[in-house]
Amino acid sequence: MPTRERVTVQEFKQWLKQFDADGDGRISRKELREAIRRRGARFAGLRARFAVRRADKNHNGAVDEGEVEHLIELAERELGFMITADAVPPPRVSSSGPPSGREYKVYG
Ligand SMILES: [Ca+2]
Repeated sequence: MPTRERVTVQEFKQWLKQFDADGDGRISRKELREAIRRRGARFAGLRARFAVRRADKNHNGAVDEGEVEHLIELAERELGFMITADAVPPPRVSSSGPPSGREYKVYG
């Protein structure tokens, strides 16, 4: 078993993107099969089918950009990736009061 490759979620998305053969921004079952095959996993076709079925929340038959996060479990368990938090941690919110979750942009 090769050592696990540590990647951030962002890097995993980037990696996956190269298999988006038709460039529609979604990973189809066929494209995912290629990705899985590239990682050297066996039964790529089957794994792809199950993975898409699990990740495809809006049932359009492919994994959209926003659905990629549902592939992380698969990536870790079956593709030898180790998905880490993004390298740059989010800024800390002050301890008093709930986080606003909203930032005001100043223009000009
Ligand atoms: Ca979808």
